Amino acid sequence: ILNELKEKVNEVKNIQEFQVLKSKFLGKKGEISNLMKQISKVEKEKRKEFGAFVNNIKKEAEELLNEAFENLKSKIKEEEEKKNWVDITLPGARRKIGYEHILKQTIREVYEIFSNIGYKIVEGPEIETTWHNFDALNTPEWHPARDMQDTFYIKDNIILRTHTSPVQVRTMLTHEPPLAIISPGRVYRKDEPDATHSPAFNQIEGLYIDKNVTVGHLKATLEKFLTMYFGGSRKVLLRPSYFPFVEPGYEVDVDCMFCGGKGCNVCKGTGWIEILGAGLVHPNVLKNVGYDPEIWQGFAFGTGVERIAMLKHGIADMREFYRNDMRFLGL
Ligand code: FA5
Repeated sequence: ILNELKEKVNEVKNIQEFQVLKSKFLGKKGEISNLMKQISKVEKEKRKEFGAFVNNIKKEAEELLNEAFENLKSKIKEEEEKKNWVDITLPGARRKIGYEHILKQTIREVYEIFSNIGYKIVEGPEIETTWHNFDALNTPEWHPARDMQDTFYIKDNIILRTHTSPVQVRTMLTHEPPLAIISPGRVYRKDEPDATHSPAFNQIEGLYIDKNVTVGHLKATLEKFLTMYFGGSRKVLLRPSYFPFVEPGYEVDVDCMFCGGKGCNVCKGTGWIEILGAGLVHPNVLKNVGYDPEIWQGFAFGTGVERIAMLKHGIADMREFYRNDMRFLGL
């Protein structure tokens, strides 16, 4: 019996097998219990000797099984530890960190530049009335920008704003002059998406109202802004242009800062890149919001956030901003 037990005890792999083995030898109907039952049947003279013999076997079997159980327990523990072993010298898994999207970053940078010279940030609704978006801005009924082909109409007089200029109107209606504001936000136009157009894009509007404001103030402000945004020392070129809400109105170019300036492709060989619309606030706009144009003047400008971000970061296609490319969003 003991030889058999010694052999089997070494083959036990887990607790279940151990229990089966234990009951085979020490259980109520096990082999050693059977032997114990034989004791009473043995002749009286030999009973004591046989009893002691059987008890020895039982004791030895118990010891063997106890020892096997201890071994089994430490083997299981060792395997558990091996399974859960961690190499603390390995480099940790790096957590991905999100990054401010370039468009948000651009808006923040522009705002930081202007907040340093006292401008406040103001936002307005993306769903606008035609009065705030066009009429108050001196845009006549016949103006092509009002056309259904250019503007998303929600109802008769309700549209998705086509520019950030209605924020000027809303601010002037609720605030007394003087004022200096910057208004970033999304605007909408029925433009086919291509490398330089999107039907939903972002603009930043600037408005400055004070006494004795001239084109000189506008030019100096834009030069300062573009120098701080693009770096270096930037020059601006004001080209006369027409926007109904300014007089005089300008398209503003910045001097080409790419591939050696003049002759560069980005600047179409002219040495200048168009970057802004601007002008002195039209007296009719001032009247529409209850400001006296004899006392107050001002300048306004508007630029495309995507366009200036593309120039600064060398992004060739505007659609890249909206494709959720992880390189735009992660570090
Ligand atoms: C305006 O929207 C005027 N409100 C700007 C202005 C403000 C002029 C104050 C005078 C005084 P314009 O339509 O040119 O102007 O648009 C301004 C800028 O928005 C453009 O220079 C361009 O950078 C950007 N832009 C225009 N259309 C799109 C488009 N579909 N996708 C992306 N950017 C566009």
